[in-house]
Amino acid sequence: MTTFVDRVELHVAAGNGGHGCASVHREKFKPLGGPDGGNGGRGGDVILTVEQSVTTLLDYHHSPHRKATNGKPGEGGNRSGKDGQDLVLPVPDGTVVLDKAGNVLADLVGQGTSYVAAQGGRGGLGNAALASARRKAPGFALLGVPGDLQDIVLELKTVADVALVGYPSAGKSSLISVLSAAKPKIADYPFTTLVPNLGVVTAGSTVYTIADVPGLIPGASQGKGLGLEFLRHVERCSVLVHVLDTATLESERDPVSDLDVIEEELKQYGGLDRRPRIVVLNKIDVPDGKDLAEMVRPDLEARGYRVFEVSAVAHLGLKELSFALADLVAKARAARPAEEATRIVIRPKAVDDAGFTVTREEAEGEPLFRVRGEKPERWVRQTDFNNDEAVGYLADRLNRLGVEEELMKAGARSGDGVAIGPEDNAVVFDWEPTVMAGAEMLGRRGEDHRFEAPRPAAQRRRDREAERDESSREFDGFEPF
Ligand SMILES: Nc1nc2c(ncn2[C@@H]2O[C@H](COP(=O)(O)OP(=O)(O)OP(=O)(O)O)[C@@H](O)[C@H]2O)c(=O)[nH]1
Ligand SMILES: [Mg+2]
Repeated sequence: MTTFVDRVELHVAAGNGGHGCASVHREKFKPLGGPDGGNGGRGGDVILTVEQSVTTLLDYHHSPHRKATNGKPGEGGNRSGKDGQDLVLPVPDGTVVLDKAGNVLADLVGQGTSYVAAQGGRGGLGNAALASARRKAPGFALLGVPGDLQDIVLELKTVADVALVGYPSAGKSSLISVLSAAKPKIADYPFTTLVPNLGVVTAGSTVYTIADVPGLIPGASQGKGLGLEFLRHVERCSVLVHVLDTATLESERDPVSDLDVIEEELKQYGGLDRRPRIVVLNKIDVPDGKDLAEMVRPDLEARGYRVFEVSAVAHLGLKELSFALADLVAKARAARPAEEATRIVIRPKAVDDAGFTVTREEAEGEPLFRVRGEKPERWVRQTDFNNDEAVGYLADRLNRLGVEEELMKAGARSGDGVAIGPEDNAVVFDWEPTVMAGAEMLGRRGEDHRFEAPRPAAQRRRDREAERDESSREFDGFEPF
């Protein structure tokens, strides 16, 4: 028998963005060509997609590390690097994606439903894209951003309308085999069924699916037998069916106490209280079974259950059962809000684009100002710290976003430590403000105002505005904000 895997831990890595290229156009007799370094390509995403033909998570159990390809670096001659390829991982219908703490990230139901598990890093801009009126030939390019790394857990929950629960050998698999075309393994020893079986039933105009769960025994909630692990498969079902054995040879068992035991285990598992239930008394082809069924029926009905007497082997009472189930399923479907559209793509929550925070901390008695925010942290990752011009460009970007202003408001002074990023992965530097209180720009790095003719205030403002426009334009095409 093939191993069935319904829970795996998966480590996914999106592709890194390719680095931008810093290059200057060269041609014979034309020594002063412009910058022509192309942009790096985007790293590929890792995407989980529901594929009906896939029924287990076995593949991921065998190889739990998956990586999308990196974007290629940009090249001279304005050649952009190729984007990395997305890695599409097919998963079964009903796969739930969780983080390591157990929070549900996505619930994938319906052919084609997708979830972006790790996002590829952006490619870095080449120096051609970084050129502007005032920075005509940048001698640097932006680095590609590393792709997301995520550790996720995939859990498979069978998507069936009806779930059969009961003791081992009660006849759950036998019932599926006679109600549907499914051919599960059936045998007279306990725990024949090790993984849920799924069948499709047609009753009148209603088509529904029916699944069994490996047999439950007292103490299943403490891990006895196969445990309750498989109950996650019935969590989505609209109807629960208790399959009770009327012909068991075990002296201490009878249908009513069996029901109590299973109910207790379901309670321990939790979350199934409000699911409608019916009771099936199976094996009434056995004479003693029929007598016992008739004996316990009033007791069960008094508890509010609808009771069906059937025989999976002798095909008794099946039609009635099948139509009653169809009825309950149809009612549950009608009560449910309109089916969620399938083929949706779920992306991780949008990152908080514009925002950033500045907080004051103490580090070894010295003040340390921590900057957190999607943009500043990404910009730091894009910066080649061996290149002064690139570092200057970073300072400009931070300044334009208002980081310097906020630092100043938070009380930072020249020489104080500033950390950009989380505690375990921050870039720390000594702050040298490039602005003065009142946000008047003193000068940008790499530029020296002594070489410029003095400009009247109005002219300076116009220049500054022009530059701001330019800088927002310069990102638009490549980095959707
Ligand atoms: N006489 C009689 N035997 C039945 C009936 N239904 C099932 N059986 C027998 O009971 C035994 C167990 O049946 P299964 O369908 O494998 O039971 P199960 O509930 O799926 O058991 P597990 O998978 O072990 O939990 C088999 O030998 C079946 O032939 C029935 O209606 N009448
Ligand atoms: Mg079975």
